[in-house]
Amino acid sequence: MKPELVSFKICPFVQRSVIVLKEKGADYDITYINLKEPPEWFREISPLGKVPLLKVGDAVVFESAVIMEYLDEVNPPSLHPTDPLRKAHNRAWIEFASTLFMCQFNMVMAKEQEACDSAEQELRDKLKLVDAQLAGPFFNGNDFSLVDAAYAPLFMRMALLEQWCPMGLMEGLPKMQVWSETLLARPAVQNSVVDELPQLYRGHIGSSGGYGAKRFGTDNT
Ligand SMILES: N[C@@H](CCC(=O)N[C@@H](CS)C(=O)NCC(=O)O)C(=O)O
Repeated sequence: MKPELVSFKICPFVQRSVIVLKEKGADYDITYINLKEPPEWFREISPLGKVPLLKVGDAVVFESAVIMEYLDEVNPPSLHPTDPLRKAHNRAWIEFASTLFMCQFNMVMAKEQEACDSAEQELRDKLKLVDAQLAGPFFNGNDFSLVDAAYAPLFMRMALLEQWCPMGLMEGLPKMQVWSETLLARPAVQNSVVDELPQLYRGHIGSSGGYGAKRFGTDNT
């Protein structure tokens, strides 16, 4: 059955699912909503009021990591390592990626400089922890895995932020730099967002109106 992904154009969590769908060459529909004014039908079916949602027939699946797992299972071969312990390890680091998304979000949307600096430091500290896990060029070595799909949206936004406000977040992390470049060169990653993502993302940051907006955003929304 063809799934329908409910999306917000700049959401990194949604992007994870799109990367998996593209890597698998799976057929899907995508419906964009405006999270600032979510439609009634979305409120009715989204238990947390968050995207992504994956509609499959009458079923609604939420939480991006769960959606990725489902898409991986129904579109074999699996992108997870086969060894159970390695798979559990990968799942743990997928969970960790979500905390990095939040650091990045808190940094760019910070109202005050102190909050922005503290989120940036937390992001740097966490990137170091991830770097120590990398086999290279992908997370597990030579093959692309689900865990790579989970981190790629972070790197896409980091690359944009570095263009707008160089921070050297990858300095001293050469393995991570290779990982990021390898992921961002991948067609499934490049085609996982709308063309206007940079402008939308920057405008969204700019519209928050605080310190992060001045540092990273534009006021063209
Ligand atoms: N843990 C969730 C997080 C999803 C999430 O935070 N999505 C954001 C957009 S990027 C959202 O829908 N926010 C709406 C809200 O919090 O009201 C997942 O992994 O799917």
